[in-house]
Amino acid sequence: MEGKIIKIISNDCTVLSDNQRFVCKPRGKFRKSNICPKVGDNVEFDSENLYLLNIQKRKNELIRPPVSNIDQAFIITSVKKPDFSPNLLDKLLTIITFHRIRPILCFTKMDLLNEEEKEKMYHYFSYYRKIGYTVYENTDIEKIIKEFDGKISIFTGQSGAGKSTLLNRIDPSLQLKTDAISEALGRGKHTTRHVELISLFNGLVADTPGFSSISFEDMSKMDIRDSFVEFSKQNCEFKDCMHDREEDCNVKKSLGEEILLSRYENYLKFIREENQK
Ligand SMILES: Nc1nc2c(ncn2[C@@H]2O[C@H](COP(=O)(O)OP(=O)(O)OP(=O)(O)O)[C@@H](O)[C@H]2O)c(=O)[nH]1
Ligand SMILES: [Mg+2]
Ligand SMILES: [Zn+2]
Repeated sequence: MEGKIIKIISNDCTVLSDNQRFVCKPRGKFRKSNICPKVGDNVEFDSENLYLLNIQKRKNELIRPPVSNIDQAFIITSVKKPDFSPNLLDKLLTIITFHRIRPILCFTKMDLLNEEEKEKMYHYFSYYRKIGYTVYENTDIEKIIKEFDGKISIFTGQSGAGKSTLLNRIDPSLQLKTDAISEALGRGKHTTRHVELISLFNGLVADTPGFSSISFEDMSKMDIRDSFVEFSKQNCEFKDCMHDREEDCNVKKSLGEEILLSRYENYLKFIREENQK
């Protein structure tokens, strides 16, 4: 039979097939060939002996969170507790864009900001919209629900950002575990421990465990550059320009006006990190 893996807990892969769930084990061949089943995998399985037989070719996959065949990723970003990190947001945008997954920005905890702090955030919102991204707040429930239709989505982002809280708000019957963030660290406590695809509003949506840091894995400096979508619009004269130490670079000329300074600074940090590999 064929189905889709919607949950993995240690060695138990829950496969959804025709609205039925089968808890299957991967066979030895997967361990030998170093292929790890992931949530999102389309599989063939033996429904009597409850074994996975084969994993179909993946459209895309992420290492963290470990998921495959994703259409879009909601980057859940808190503006306070934990504080807004343009660096983490740009890093996630870069990685997700590179994997050909549509990013959707979703900001949380705007209620914790004063008016002045909110204005600063609105400035960021309008910039990210200007360069082509969809931007929501976690109070835009109806708009978020509409995005689920016919798609496979993941909620990703820092631990404590409010991924599970938002999913519970969308469907209170989910009763996903959420937790107060640790006051001392201003960080989440990694409340969600596994990835699970949930059927919601005619789509599949995965809650995933948060993280405190994430890496570029197998991306090159050029890959990082090309995922900064607004750079290409500046018509830099030189096709292979890294917009770094080159002179006469149109990207550098557009800083602070067409290009947000924090975006460019994060870009430089990212390619410098690659240099140190
Ligand atoms: N004030 C405020 N608190 C929020 C909001 N969204 C979430 N929280 C709180 O933030 C804390 C962390 O929320 P979770 O939903 O557990 O965060 P998570 O992203 O699922 O965290 P992990 O599972 O560890 O990755 C909880 O105490 C929530 O009540 C919000 O919009 N405003
Ligand atoms: Mg969670
Ligand atoms: Zn350039």
